[in-house]
Amino acid sequence: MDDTLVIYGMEFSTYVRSTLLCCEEKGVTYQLQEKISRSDRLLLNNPFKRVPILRHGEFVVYETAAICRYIDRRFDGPSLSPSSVEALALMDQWISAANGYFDPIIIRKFILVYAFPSGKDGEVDESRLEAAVPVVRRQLEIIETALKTSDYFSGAAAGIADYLIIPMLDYLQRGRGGYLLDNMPQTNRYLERMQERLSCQKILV
Ligand SMILES: N[C@@H](CCC(=O)N[C@@H](CS)C(=O)NCC(=O)O)C(=O)O
Repeated sequence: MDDTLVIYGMEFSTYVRSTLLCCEEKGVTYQLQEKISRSDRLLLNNPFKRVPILRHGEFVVYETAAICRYIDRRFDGPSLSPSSVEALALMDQWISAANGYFDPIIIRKFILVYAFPSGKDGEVDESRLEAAVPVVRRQLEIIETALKTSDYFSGAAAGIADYLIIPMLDYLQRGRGGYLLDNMPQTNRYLERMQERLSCQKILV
């Protein structure tokens, strides 16, 4: 059986990056497949037509959090999840917040508006961007507050919730939203802490 771990999806996608970060942290060998052929699509059979999708031999799973948990549970290597039930519940809380709030607001309402402009002639819709600022700020305040009592979103060490959140904050910092991180000392320290990791240096480019 072909046991190679294959991640399908574009490297620039925050969600794809999350799965790659988990592979790197876990020390798992993987192959990134950016181009998805017609026959791959049929084989992978994701009715939501989103990436990432993971294939491990004949096993296929989609949805980023499910992929990250599979990688964590399937392979040896450092655990990407805390062990206590309470810490695990809190990590799951932040995974849910990342999917339910941070991604729709920070990525979809703000970053994608300028990264993939929808206006004619490729113009950025500045009014949409401006309208998103207060809601992005609100999400960042939530992040800043959470980081006052914990260094990570996954408990005492970095884990799956962090690998979901860091690609979003990293894009925000590098792009037009960088100024929104001014006066967010905890979030800036968190970015520094995470960006020091070899996995982040390799994947968040
Ligand atoms: N709920 C999905 C969301 C994945 C998602 O939105 N992926 C984006 C890339 S970041 C995508 O596939 N976009 C292509 C499309 O919407 O057609 C997950 O957690 O994996």
